[in-house]
Amino acid sequence: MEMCLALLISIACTVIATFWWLSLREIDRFTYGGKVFFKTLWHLLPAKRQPLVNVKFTNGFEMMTPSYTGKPVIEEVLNFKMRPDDVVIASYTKAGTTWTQMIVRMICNAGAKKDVASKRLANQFGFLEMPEVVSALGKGFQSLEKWSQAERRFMKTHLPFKLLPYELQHNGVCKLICVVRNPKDNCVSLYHFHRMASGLPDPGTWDEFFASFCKGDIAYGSWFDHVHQYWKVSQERKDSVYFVSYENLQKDMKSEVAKMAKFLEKDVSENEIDAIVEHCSFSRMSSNENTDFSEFNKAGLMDFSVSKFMRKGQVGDWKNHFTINQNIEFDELYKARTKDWTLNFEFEI
Ligand code: PPS
Repeated sequence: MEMCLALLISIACTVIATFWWLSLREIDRFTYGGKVFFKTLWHLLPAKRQPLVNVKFTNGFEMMTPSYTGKPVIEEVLNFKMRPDDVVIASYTKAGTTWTQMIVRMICNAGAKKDVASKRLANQFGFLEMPEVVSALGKGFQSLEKWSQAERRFMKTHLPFKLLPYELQHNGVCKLICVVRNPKDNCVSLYHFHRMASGLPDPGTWDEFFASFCKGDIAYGSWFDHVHQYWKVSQERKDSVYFVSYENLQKDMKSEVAKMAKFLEKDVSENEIDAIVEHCSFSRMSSNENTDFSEFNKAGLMDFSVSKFMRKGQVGDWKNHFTINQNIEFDELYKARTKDWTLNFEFEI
């Protein structure tokens, strides 16, 4: 009798669990699966690196996707509902996203600038293509959906333009800031990031990573395609898309902050701009635990003993990595791939 009861209860539980699982959206299944994997197997795995997956999305766009995001997540992103006062920062990885995030939050938070610097930056932005598997990562897609209507949403994304929410692709529904960095420094920074970030595949040697970067066989695809798509859109939609470069920020952060404030339609005084420039300097941001990503290091998602997130923060570090031949090879590739561009990059300042 007791055996029968136990059997009935377990069958009922299995049926309920199955219905619950089937009732979930694919993104939530992906997130729960990720949570279980992260809390159990992940820590036991000797090698935690996951390979990239080449995914074809329903709009026909293909991309090498890192293991922390995936098709179910990005399909939801495509249909994500934007709000007119949203601010989106889009970049190829390692272009200066975090730096721009801090500047933008300070511009938009006039009067409480210290407040921004004393709260975790990752919690002040939603990472569009990041499902909420690990809380150390900060706010992800699901938080963005639940974000209070009364509060302005700030988001970051590394997705190529063709994978942004359709509403954002098809109309300039909200402010979009694109951050770009010269590809040589971008490649070097990305190489070191791959060495220490467990969500990305092992980069191999510098020579191997350089070859993958040139071919675009890396997470989020080719730098050339990524930057060019955003550049084209920025030329067509000057009032809603703003382009900022890492090199210009390095050369003259003060006037770049003033230009960004104008784009964001915020009145920022001279004194406030000075305070922003000070709070957003490399030395301040790399010693602020709210911006230095140390929580990712503590959670085992990054390994700062290999390389820090706030690594060098310089223009021209590529010269310490590129061989003479790699530089010649890259210059030829750059010339061929950018021959129709009206956008120029600075490789040293
Ligand atoms: S991510 O993971 O893609 O969001 O990384 P991202 O923030 O785009 O890029 C990280 C690189 O930006 C440098 N960085 C800065 N440089 C100068 N000043 C400030 N304030 C600053 N903040 C971040 C950071 O050091 C990484 O570059 P490298 O060359 O690796 O040092």
